[in-house]
Amino acid sequence: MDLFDDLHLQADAAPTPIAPGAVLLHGFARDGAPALLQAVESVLQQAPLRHLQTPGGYTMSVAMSNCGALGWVSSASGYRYSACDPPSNQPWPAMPACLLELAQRAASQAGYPLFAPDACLINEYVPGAKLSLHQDKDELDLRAPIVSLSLGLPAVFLFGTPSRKDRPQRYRLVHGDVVVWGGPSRLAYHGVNALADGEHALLGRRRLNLTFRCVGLKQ
Ligand code: MD3
Ligand code: FE
Repeated sequence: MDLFDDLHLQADAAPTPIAPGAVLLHGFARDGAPALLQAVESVLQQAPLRHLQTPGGYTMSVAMSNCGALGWVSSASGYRYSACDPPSNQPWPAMPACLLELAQRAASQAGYPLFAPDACLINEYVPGAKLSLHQDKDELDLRAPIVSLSLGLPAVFLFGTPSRKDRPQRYRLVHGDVVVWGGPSRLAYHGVNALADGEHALLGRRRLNLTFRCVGLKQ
């Protein structure tokens, strides 16, 4: 954590356009974070975080869970969206209203007033955890944006283009930041650098990232 997090300067900044269709809403969720965190914790009690296997045979350093009608899962045999949490074979917990409303308010502010996500992937990073460059393209309706909410320790987010060859730009995402990724940005390569060590007043030694998605119920 640095001095500026405590001074609340970033939250007062005007939205930063990251790329066509992508906008960073500084501190959009900061005041509501304690209630949002409580809702996330209740989801995680029902569907605990776990380290998934990748089809390439690795174990992900980021721990994951989901809420909503569909959740993202990965195993040695591939990745997909699923209506059930594989270990329990139970439906994912419902998306808490406060989380859905936050995602809809952010999407609306970014020019997507009809955002109706049916999936929310919850990522937990501890120091050292990272997410390699990838695209999210398994959702059926690519016209819908993805909304991301960052809580806890700051992260360096890498944002490229739809071509893997282009060198990504770096953005610092801090507690309470919300980003809406739509339009031409929707298929951009992106990732997260290894989380630096630190201690966050509300979350401790970790970062949570929630991504709200319109997957389409047909999967
Ligand atoms: C840009 N999560 O879960 S959030 C993911 O911080 C993921 O945990 C990262 O990438 C995290 O798939 C980044 C920001 C984000 C999410 C999805 C995007 C940016 C995106 C999809 C398309 C373009
Ligand atoms: Fe992603």
